[in-house]
Amino acid sequence: YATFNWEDPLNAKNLFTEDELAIAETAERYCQERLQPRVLQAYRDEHYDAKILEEMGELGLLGSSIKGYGCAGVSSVAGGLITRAVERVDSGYRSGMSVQSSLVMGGIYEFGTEEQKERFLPEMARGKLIGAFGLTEPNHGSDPGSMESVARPHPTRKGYYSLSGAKTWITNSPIADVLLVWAKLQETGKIKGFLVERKDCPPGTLQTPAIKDKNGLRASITGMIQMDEVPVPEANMFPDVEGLKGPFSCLNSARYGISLGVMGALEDAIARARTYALERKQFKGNPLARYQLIQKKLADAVTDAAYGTLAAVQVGRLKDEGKVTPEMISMVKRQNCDAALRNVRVLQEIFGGNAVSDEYHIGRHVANLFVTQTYEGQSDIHSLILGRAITGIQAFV
Ligand code: TGC
Ligand code: FAD
Repeated sequence: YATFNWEDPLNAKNLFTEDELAIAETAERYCQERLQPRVLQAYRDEHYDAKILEEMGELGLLGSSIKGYGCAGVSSVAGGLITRAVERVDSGYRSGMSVQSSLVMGGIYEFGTEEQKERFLPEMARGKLIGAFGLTEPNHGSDPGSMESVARPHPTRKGYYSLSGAKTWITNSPIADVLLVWAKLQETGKIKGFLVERKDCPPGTLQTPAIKDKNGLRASITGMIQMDEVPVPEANMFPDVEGLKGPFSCLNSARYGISLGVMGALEDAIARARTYALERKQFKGNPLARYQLIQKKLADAVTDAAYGTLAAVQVGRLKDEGKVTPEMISMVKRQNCDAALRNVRVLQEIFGGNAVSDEYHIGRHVANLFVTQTYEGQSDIHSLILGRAITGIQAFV
């Protein structure tokens, strides 16, 4: 028999190509050497260092599955191994990267004109231009189809639209140079995507205030997008896609990335809980790891991490073969986010009172994983997406 490896119990590594293993190693090394040492202070200060995106860009980690335009063009699984490496440090760092890579660069790559791709993608791949994705509104989160943001022909500028409305809970918005905003055309009521460039907005038309004092995802920056007749040239609109298909297609890639990303956070929690359980002694000098209840917590978490990883790898392979369905992505996004949150909450118990100290990192993962279960479709929304596919009956309304 081979030897059991608690860090990769079902030998998922066996399913990765040489290239994927090399990319994962590069990403893991960067994350452990450059991100891990700064996360604690960043989380305490609620500070996101925009230089991180430039560092990731230098390593080819941004928009990694895009072919051409200065991007690496790797497999979906390799992209997922990058998100896993980043989220092993912190979900907020992965969030900043996912928005840049999957939601904005992915959207431009899939729906942008050739001119838009050439103008934005290479600079975004280098982390020199920062992106934000504006779908959620103050009154419409799970139901973005009811959005109120509107694009009407600009009253004075020919060839321009005028965008008005508000988006909220938008990752990267306070620091973004290009904001992919989804709004309804006044004439048709159809949702369209617009690339709003901050540098071209007249004073007072675009505000992106930060949302402060979050109790999760504090190492990422989140804000609003407030638009008051922002002039946007027609050339910055995605020409051919309309309706929710546009934003949801971007979300398919980002949700996939989260499904492997959260496995990184769970694996970090497992490694920390295991070390703590081996070192901490209670009752006659026994390590906590000696007790059956502790072992069951570790066994449950390790099993869920292993199953979740294999399922995500399978979905990634199907994605690259053109055989994926959005429901498969909903399944792994929901299952892996729920499993990561559930297990990390249980592993937190192993640390006793020390869990309350941020230096043990476990509380940070718990707070972050609540957010991952909520954004990009809250888990119950994904249950309804699956329920609709199983029964043929939609139960949203
Ligand atoms: P529904 O009738 O289901 O669909 C409307 C149109 O959209 C198409 N569609 C999809 N296309 C591609 N991929 C998908 N996954 C798709 N899902 C739906 C669908 O085919 C249809 O097209 P057409 O041509 O017939 O018009 O629409 P609905 O209004 O009933 O939607 C219901 C529901 C619940 C499924 C949907 O609204 C939903 O998923 N809600 C969750 C909202 C959400 O995920 N928001 C995410 C905001 S972005 C974010 O959170 C980023 S966090 C980033 C970070 O920091 O990491
Ligand atoms: P609501 O839609 O009000 O839902 C509240 C609760 O009700 C949820 O549990 C939900 O599952 C449940 N619920 C809603 N409808 C139903 C129903 N029909 N049946 C049963 N239960 C239901 N959005 C972006 O567009 N871009 C971003 O970059 C972005 N980044 C984010 C970063 C952070 C830190 C956070 C917290 C959020 C971010 N979001 C972003 C927003 C996120 O996508 C939304 O918070 C999420 O979609 C849920 O919407 P909501 O908060 O309005 O909750």
